[in-house]
Amino acid sequence: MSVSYRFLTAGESHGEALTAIIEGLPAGLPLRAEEVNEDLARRQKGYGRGGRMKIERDQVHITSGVRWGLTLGSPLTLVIQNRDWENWKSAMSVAPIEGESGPSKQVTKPRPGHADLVGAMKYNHRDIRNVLERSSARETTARVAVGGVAKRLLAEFGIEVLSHVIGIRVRIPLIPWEEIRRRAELSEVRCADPEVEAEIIAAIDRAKEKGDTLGGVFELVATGVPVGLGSYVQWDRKLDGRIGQAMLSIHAMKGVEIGQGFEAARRPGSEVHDEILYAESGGFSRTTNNAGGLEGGVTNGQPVVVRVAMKPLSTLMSPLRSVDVKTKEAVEAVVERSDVCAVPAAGVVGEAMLAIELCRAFLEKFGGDSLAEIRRNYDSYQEYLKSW
Ligand code: EPS
Repeated sequence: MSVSYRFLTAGESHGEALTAIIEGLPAGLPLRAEEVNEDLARRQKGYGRGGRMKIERDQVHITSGVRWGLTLGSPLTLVIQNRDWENWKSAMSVAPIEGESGPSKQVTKPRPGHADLVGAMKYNHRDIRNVLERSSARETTARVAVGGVAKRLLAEFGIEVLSHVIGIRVRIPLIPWEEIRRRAELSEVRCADPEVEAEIIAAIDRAKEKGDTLGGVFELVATGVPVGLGSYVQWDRKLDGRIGQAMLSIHAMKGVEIGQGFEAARRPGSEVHDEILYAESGGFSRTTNNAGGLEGGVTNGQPVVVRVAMKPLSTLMSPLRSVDVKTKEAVEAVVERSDVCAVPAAGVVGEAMLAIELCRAFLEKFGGDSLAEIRRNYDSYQEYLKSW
């Protein structure tokens, strides 16, 4: 059986640690924990985050799959300790603890919009803590670590992924991606446009004052992606579909657009499709990228551009109406410590998921057991493309 690149995560929000296992990485990839830690730190930032991020200093501990700075081709295990676990040792104890799960400690008032009620009904949990611990967006920490590894592999072949927050305004940027990345990294809300940035910060302040929460839209861009990742021949091999699934698997994401996205539905074909040009020196080219780098579910060599809509967080400090699952009384939803807005952090998670999906597609096309073998495959493909 051929095993492709895959990963699993495990861990509760206030449990001892988050863990991820990655399988299918080639041997010989240089990898240092510090590189992954940079992304973990970026995920923790952003105007509008809550108290938890003041407690955590997310750092990955690689416990298998790497020796002397190079991957072995064996499964990688990534462990990120939850510092907050110290405060939850008995509430989250693996062994039974007398009295800890008593009725007064149980969460019974589900938050509308969260997995609380459906999760409790599905798994027959009368204490909603048993649901929210795993459905919490804390899990995205593990994904960012996995994405950090995927980014390392992609970087070997000149593929880079960036994210920036665009609020609710969708604009086709007129500045180079590199400049957008630079500005987003300097912004507290990861927004490259100072005008929109100020609007977002003001909106977060207003929401916080009212005990409310805010969503928003972030954009992801992958540059350096070669022609030919993904396929048009079968539904589950179309890369745009796979990217959509990857994005919607992130907590609180409700919409995905690729390239022009929903705007393409409002325009005639003459304003949507990217015309094909050819020059003896540079080969095929396009003057626009409305397709967002994907045609027929296959990358076309242009930057892959994805926009993702995040709904407002479900934990409101001024809680919404709900029903106590035990007493069936009308109540206010539980108030767990939370963020006002986590869109900037979600952008970093989006980068991770895009990197993971591109890495999978890359390994499907050029895969080998070692980095050297993949490089041979990649180089010969690049050579072949010159004949076009
Ligand atoms: C998060 C950690 C969580 C939440 C947040 C994301 O920590 P805690 O529950 O201890 O405050 O702050 O999760 C949610 C908002 C949610 O609704 O799940 C993190 O590490 O990103």
